[in-house]
Parts: sequence; structure tokens; C-alpha cells
Amino acid sequence: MPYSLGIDSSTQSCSAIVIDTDTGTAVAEAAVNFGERLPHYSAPSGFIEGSADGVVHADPLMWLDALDLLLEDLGKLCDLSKVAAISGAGQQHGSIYLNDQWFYAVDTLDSTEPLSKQIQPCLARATSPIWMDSSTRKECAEIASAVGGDSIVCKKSGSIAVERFTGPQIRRFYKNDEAAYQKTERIHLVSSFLCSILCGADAPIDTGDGAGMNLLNIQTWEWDDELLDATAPALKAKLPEVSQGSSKVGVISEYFVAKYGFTPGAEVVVFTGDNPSSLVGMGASQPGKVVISLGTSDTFFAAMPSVVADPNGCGHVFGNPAGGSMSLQCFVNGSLAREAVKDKFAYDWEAFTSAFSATAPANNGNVMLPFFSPEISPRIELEAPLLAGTETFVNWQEADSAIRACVEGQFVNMKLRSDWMQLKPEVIYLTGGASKNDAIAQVVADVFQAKVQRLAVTGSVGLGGAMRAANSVFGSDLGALGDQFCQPQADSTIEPQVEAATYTSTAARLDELLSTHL
Ligand code: XUL
Repeated sequence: MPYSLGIDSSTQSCSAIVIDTDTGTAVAEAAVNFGERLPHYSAPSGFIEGSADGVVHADPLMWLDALDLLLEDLGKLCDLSKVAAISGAGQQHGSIYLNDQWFYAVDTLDSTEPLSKQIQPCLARATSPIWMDSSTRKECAEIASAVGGDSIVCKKSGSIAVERFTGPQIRRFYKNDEAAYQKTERIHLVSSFLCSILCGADAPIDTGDGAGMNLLNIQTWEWDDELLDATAPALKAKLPEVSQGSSKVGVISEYFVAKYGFTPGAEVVVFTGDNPSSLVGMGASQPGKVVISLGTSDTFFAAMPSVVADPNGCGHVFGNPAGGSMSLQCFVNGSLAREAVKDKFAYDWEAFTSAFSATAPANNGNVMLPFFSPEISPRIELEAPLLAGTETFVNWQEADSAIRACVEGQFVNMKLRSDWMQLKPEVIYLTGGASKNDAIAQVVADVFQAKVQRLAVTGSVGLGGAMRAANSVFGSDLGALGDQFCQPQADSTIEPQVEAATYTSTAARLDELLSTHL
């Protein structure tokens, strides 16, 4: 079988993985860090620094230069003529604004010139807002009020109007520079922009990344006329088609054949967002598996059995590239909160872990919502945790109990906030730094009443792209590819050790605590 290539254009780097589905191996991997390899873009962390008012942009030409460098590097590591299937993903929400020259330029790329030089004249906006941009609070409110409130935006698009989402970003551009907006003939996401470049034709946006725009209707998977009208005039004509994540959209452009030795006819599958791609790359694209990533913030995502939006407007629904939809929910108070409680008692991580053996599940009724900074799931502006229980506990005099309460509070809250997804998790894939900790993993297994497995996830976004490409082009089954490429770490399974009802009263107490502060 020929090779499959997955590309991941993320915030700080562009990386790639080439897989051989016959042998179940990664043939080659490469990465180009924007800051290190392209210092002349003055974006050491992948975005232009020093902007005010929450504006965070990046230069889209940097992403193109990185793609050229990446394929040059990759060509030294493996035979690119063996690649017959290509897909990939981009950081979600970021947008590229192109004028009428785009359609011709992308179709006639010249292999003797860099991509960036050829696309530069096509930019109707020099820089691209990315997901870190939070400058559109006003536009979010305007969009929500135009369609009848945030609950309607959420029901239609799978998320309330969110600052980083593309629709509010487009609205801000239209308001601030109407002339440039009028000159814009096409607005692409990072994913569909790079996909267009690779196949030398204007490519569609998939339902996974498209749902990160506040413009796509998650029931019909079509652009929503009301949301479009609320965002900016004549917007529909500026957006590409929408397609399901399994769609083949073209063959590799002659540019890459001539320059890097790809085979003419290598097929390109629509790109998606990094989170939907990661769902596939972790082997979790079928309902029943949940991914919890423990990082600075904790993230919860899963394939959903049916398309529903969060009635509380905290979570997001995106298209699942494997069909249907997926959820994604962020919990701001993740690792930093665990660390803050640990540090309050001058514990090290070993003492932190021992605290769980010194205390019992459900913590004798001592509970905590460990929100050291404003939380978004649920939305609550707190600067310090909320505690309930014995006097010594609420006065932070019981170290072990506080540590258990912190972690139990985080995951019982996560369970409460993810109930709207109607999931029945059989297995939870735990990733991220803190996932190695058995005591934390045990709390997750107990609270969710599901077995927990640890996944080593470096590169799940690119891998997801390569797996999706192999699925659509070679007909390889995604489940079988998951078994080949996404095996959990051996001996890492943790089974629930308590009854399902153990955390019922913890949940009730946390809800009660919240209700007094919401
Ligand atoms: C998701 C989000 C980020 C970006 C960048 O909504 O904003 O995860 O996709 O990785």
C-alpha cells in the first residue's frame, strides 16, 4: 500500500507525519517551528506580538513558507512519490482574507517561486486573526442580539458567539475596514487555506472546522442564513462550500509534484480543525470513547451519539470528521489549580499523590470548586475556590482533604458540565502531563464510572490527518487504523473502584455551592 501524509498547521509550528498502513508504522515525521525557522516574521511563538485590545494575528505567508520548508525536510526523510493520500488540519478559528486574484493564483502555482510570494498579492487583509484573539466581545454581543440571543446562536451553531470564533472576527473586520472587506472574495480557515494550496484549487471547509465559526448550522451542516446576515453583508458568496470530513477534494497540485517529487494524482482529502483531527488521531472518533486532556486548562472531547448543543452555552459542538458531531469543552482551572492547592501546603507531587491514600472517595462530604481564576465551565467570575464541609476543611487546615477535594471537584464538575452530551463512556483516554498520576486517573475512573487508559499523544493532530486520508482514499477502516496507530500505553488501565452512587452527594453539594454564587 502507498503512504498517507497528515499535516498539522498549528499555532507554533507546522508538522507532518507519513504513515504506512500496511506495516502500521510511521515512516517519517518532521516539524517546522515558526519562531525558530522563520524569524523574519517576528512571531517567536507563532503570532505577532505587542498588539493591544486582545488582538492576536499571524501572517498567513508564514504558514506557506513553513509548508515549503516542511515538505523539503520531509522529502529528505522519505520517498514522497509513494504518498497517495494527503489530509491535515489547522489551528481552529483563524481566517485568511483573499481577493479575486486568489482563484487564478491557487490554480496556477509556479514551482520555481515560493508559495508565499505567489499568494501575497491575493491577500485582502495582510494578517490573520487566530484563536488567541479576544478582541470581538462587542461583535459577539451584536451577533447574538441580531438573532435573538446567545441561546439561539448556540442552538444553531453549536456554540454561543465566542470571541475567537471566525464569524465575530469577520464582523470586526467588516466594521473596521469595510473597503477591504468588500475586496475580499474568499475567506478561508487555516485548514481550508492549506488544503486549497495543496490541491491547487479553492477547497471546501469541513464540518469540523466550519463549526468553529458561529456561521454553520449544526443540524443541516449548511451555512446559516440568519447567522450570516447577523455577521456581515454578502458573506455567503465569500465562503467556500461546506463538506463532510471524509470528502476527497482534488489531487496534489503540480507545484508539489515538480518541487518535492509527489506523484501526480495523489489524492487530497478535505482538511479539518486540529481538535477534530486529534479526535481521530487518538482513536476516539466513534462514540463510547472520551478524551480528557489534562493541561494548563483541562479539555474534554468526544464523538457524540447525536447532535445536541449545550443548553448552558459552555461547551462546543463541531462536526466529527468521521461523521456526525463531536463535543469540546474547556475547563480553565486545570493544572494550575491542582498546583495552587499543592503549593498552599508546600507539598511536592509525591505528597500530593499520597493525600489520596490518606483520604476516602467522596472525602467525607468535604467538597471544593477549585476555581482560582474565572471559569468558563460553568461561567463564573471567581478569584478563589469555594469550599464546603467541616470548619477546619473550609479554613484550609486539612491538607490531604483539600487535595482530594480539589481533584474530585474538578472531575465531578466536569461530569456535571458534560451531561448535556448524553455520552455513555466505556473508556476514557487520559492525556497531558497530569495523566501519568495514578491517583488522579483513579478519581477520573470513579467519577465517570469508566475505565481510564493513558495515551501517548504527541502528534495526534497530524496522525489524525494521515488516518483520515487513508480512510477516504484507501478505504482503510478508521477503527482498524486506531488499533494500529493509537494503542494506549501498556499496563496503564485503571478501573473504577467505587459504586456509581459514591459521588451523587458531592455533585449535589457542588451544585448547591455554585447556585449561591452564579
Ligand atoms: C479550540 C481552540 C484551540 C485551537 C488551537 O476551540 O481555540 O484549541 O484549535 O489549537
